[in-house]
Amino acid sequence: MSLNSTPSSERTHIAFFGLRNAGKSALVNAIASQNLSIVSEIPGTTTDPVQKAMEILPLGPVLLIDTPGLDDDGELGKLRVEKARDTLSHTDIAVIVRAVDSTLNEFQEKLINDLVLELKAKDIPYINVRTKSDLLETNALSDTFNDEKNDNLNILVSAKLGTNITQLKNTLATILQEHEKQKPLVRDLIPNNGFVVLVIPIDSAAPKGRIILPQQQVLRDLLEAHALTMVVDLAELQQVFQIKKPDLVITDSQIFAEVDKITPSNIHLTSFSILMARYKIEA
Ligand SMILES: Nc1nc2c(ncn2[C@@H]2O[C@H](COP(=O)(O)OP(=O)(O)O)[C@@H](O)[C@H]2O)c(=O)[nH]1
Ligand SMILES: [Mg+2]
Repeated sequence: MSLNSTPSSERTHIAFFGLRNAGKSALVNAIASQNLSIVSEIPGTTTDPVQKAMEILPLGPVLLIDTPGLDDDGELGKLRVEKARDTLSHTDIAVIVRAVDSTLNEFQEKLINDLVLELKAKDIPYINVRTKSDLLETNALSDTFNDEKNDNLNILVSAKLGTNITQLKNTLATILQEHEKQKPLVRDLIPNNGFVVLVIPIDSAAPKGRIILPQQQVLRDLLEAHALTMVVDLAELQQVFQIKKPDLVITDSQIFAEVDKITPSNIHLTSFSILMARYKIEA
């Protein structure tokens, strides 16, 4: 597939958030190495999220999304802020941009904190970028970093000089990979404290003395999700339905047809291999 034919939905969406004049557009331009956004000294110039599809190593096909300032005011401003928020619905990783020379007032601090809370609630990974590092005296660098109360990753860059831009790209790739690893195998498919039945055939094909890795992984994910899990062989499945209605039944491909026959049609049924495939495809 050529770069240009990669649909937008299959690209990694990297959204840049921050206050007006933080240096978002300049940073996006520095990453893209081309002028795709308006870099301006006039607050609130960027009226809509500007998007640019491109290939960035080591990330592959990405969509860079330059959002308007979170602190945009006025009627038009409010609309712009809403658009910035809408961007979150399709953001894979967020970059929170702050200039090294900026001091935030209470209102601005709150805007950033609210954004961080929203990112956490939506399980979107993010990185804090301090830009305009060229404005700092060299010996002030460490002070700025020690100052951060934030527990998340921080990185110091200059869009103007291109300092640390490559490091930022690499860090974005690392964070994304780490986040993908933590993706749920099954827990997003069940309600809180959901009831799940695993039907595991212990026949001649089953390894002696243990259960296979996909089954272990699914069990592990269910335990972490605090699900109520019952593990049975095919012969006991009928009894389970008389005790309690499961939210999900998971079984092996080999006995899928038999399990399907016993399982009432209003109960969701899937297989370990389907869960594994879903996990890998989405990764
Ligand atoms: N010294 C310096 N100035 C920068 C840097 N990045 C942006 N600026 C300036 O900061 C102002 C706001 O930049 P802009 O990218 O438009 O900010 P945005 O509102 O967050 O998109 C402009 O005057 C830029 O020239 C940087 O790395 N170093
Ligand atoms: Mg801008």
